[in-house]
Amino acid sequence: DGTPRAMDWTSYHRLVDIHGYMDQLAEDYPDMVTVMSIGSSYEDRDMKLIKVSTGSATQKMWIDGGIHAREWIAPAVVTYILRELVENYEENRDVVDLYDWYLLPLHNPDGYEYSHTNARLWRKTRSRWSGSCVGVDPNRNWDYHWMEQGASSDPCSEIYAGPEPFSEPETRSAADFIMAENADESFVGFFTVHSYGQYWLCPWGYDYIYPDDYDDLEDAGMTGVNALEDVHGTQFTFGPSAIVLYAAAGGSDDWAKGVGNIKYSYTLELRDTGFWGFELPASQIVPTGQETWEGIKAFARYFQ
Ligand code: ING
Ligand code: ZN
Repeated sequence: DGTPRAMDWTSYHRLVDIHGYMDQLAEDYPDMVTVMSIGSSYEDRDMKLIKVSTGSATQKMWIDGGIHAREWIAPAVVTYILRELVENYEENRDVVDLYDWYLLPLHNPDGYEYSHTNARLWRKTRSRWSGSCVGVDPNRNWDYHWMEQGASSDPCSEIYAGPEPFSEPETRSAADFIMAENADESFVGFFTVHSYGQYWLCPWGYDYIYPDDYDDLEDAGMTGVNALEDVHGTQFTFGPSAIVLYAAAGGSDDWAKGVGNIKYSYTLELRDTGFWGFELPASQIVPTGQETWEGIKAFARYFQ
């Protein structure tokens, strides 16, 4: 599993470090932090989720990272945000107190570990549904307009949607958890963090259409984009993923809006625009974390 190392934001960390950091926060801040496993991956790793709550909020925010294994900046930034929420609470208190925060830094733990040990550019899960190839694209596996466009039924494809919707324990566990937690429609925002490209994306991904409440999603989202850009000048493009990027059905943000009933559902594509691509140098974790956190904070305050 790699020799465990203390968490920092100057290098990329293995699962054991990230999960260890989450457990450490739960121990050090028991009044504010709860860690739970929301399920197990195909290879039986925990899907560790951390809830940050100071007790006064009635609304919730969701942030996940690492659904695609090779996008290492995503879990790094989600843990950066976690540190801001918990260890830097005094400075961020106005915004932390507004919500109960649900963070899943490693959505695809098997793929993430495999990208460290065997294949740096691995994207999918590590499930075996065919004799020929391993893994399903977990961002084509959600049960909303599944397989309609931009997804493949070929198990060897990088965008293999799986044998059926929610074939992957990683996507099913997250969906079940969100459904249960959002029964009272308390989730205001859903963010799934990817790289790369510098996009703040909203539904729909399954077709070249705008949601009927697009103006609301754009208003709130552009508040985030503008705050993000103000930090280091990093330019982001806002819009529906099919229209500004490419059509792809079975993504989690479409499901979160279309089925999960979370109005403000977004996919963030972090740095860069292709020079480093998935292999973003670790020296960019801190600036990427800073700008993403400012964007999410501005979004979070938009509703007050
Ligand atoms: N990009 C996303 C992908 O899953 C995306 C883009 C998001 C498409 C949401 C459709 C819906 O292909 C990366 N980098 O994975
Ligand atoms: Zn991705």
